[in-house]
Amino acid sequence: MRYLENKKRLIGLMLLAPMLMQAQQLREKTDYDRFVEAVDEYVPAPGQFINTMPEYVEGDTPETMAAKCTTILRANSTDDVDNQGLICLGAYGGYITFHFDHSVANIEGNDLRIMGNAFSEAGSSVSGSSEPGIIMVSKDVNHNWLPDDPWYELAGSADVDSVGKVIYNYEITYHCQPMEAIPWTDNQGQEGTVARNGFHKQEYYPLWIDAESLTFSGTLLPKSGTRSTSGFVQQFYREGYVDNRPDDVTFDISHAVDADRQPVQLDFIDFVRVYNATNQQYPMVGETSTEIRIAEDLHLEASLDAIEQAASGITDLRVSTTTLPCYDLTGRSVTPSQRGIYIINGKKYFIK
Ligand SMILES: [Ca+2]
Ligand SMILES: [Ca+2]
Ligand SMILES: [Ca+2]
Repeated sequence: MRYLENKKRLIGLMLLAPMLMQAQQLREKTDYDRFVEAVDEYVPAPGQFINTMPEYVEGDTPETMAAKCTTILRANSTDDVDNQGLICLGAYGGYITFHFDHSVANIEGNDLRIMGNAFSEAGSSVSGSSEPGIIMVSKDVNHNWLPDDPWYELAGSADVDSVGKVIYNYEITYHCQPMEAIPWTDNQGQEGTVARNGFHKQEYYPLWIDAESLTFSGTLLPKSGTRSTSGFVQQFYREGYVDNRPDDVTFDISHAVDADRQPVQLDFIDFVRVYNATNQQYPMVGETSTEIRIAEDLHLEASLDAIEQAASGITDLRVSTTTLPCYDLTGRSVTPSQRGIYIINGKKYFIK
C-alpha cells in the first residue's frame, strides 16, 4: 500500500519536476524512507575509537569510510538497540554529514531524530555518559545534490544556560604523530594531546585521511565532567544536542541560527551534519566523543506532502512590503528591497 501511494506520488511529482527545481529535492525512486539514505562525509577527529568504529582496513578511502557509515545507519532502522553499530566522531570537531532521499520539511515541532549512546548514571536525571554533538543543517540551494551550501547550527540550551562560557568561532588543529598521543593546538592559545590509553591499541589518527594535520572549527561547549562514585561522569546539557542525554533525541529545524547566532527560517533542509562540540578528557573514559547510531526524518509523510505543495507553486501572493520578519530562499534574514519571493511566517510570499 505504501509502495503504491508513493509511486502515485512520484508520478505526480515528476510532472512537477521543472517547478521542483525551484523548490525542494526528491530523489528519483518509488518508495521513500524516513531513515538516512547515505552519508556524504565522515571526517572524525583523532580518538580512541577512530579506525575501529567503523573499522578501517588498508586501502580504505574517504568514500569507502563514508559508505561504511551509510551501511551502519541503514542497518539501524529498527529499535533493536542491542544490535546496532555506532559511528564515532572522535575528539572535538570530528563530523559526519548525511542526507535523506527527500528534503526534510520544517513543520510545527521537532523534525529530526538523531541518537547516539548517551546514558544516565544509575538512573540520574542530571548526569551520565554525555558526549554532545552540535547539529548543523543545510539546504541544497544550488541543486547539485552536494553539501556545498550555507550551513546553520541548531542552537542548543548552552546558548542560554551557559552565557559567557560557550566559545563561538573555536578552532583546533590536530597533528599526526603515529602511534603516539595526538598533539593539538587551538585558537585560544591552548595546547594538549588526545591521550592514548591501554584499552585501545590502534592508531588514533584517521588513517584514510591523507593529511599531516586536521583543523576543525565551530562552537565549543563548556567542560561538563564531574566526579562520581564510579569515577567521572558528565553533567547533561539541558537540550538540543546529539548523544547528550538519553531523553533528548529529537530536534527542531526552527532552532537554526546563522554565524551571528541570529535565527534563520528554513522551510526544508537537505543535509544534516553532526560534530563533536566538546574538548575534554577524563580518567578512564578518555576524550568525550559524540557517537551516532540512528538518524531519521520524524515525519516522512509531512515532508513529502510539503514538497508536493511547494512544487505546486507559491503559497500566497502579497503585493506590498511587509514589516514582519522576512527571509530569502536561503534562509537569510533580509529586508526586502526588491521584488521577489520571500519567506514570512514559514510561507512563501511574492513581494513587489
Ligand atoms: Ca520544526
Ligand atoms: Ca556517546
Ligand atoms: Ca549543494
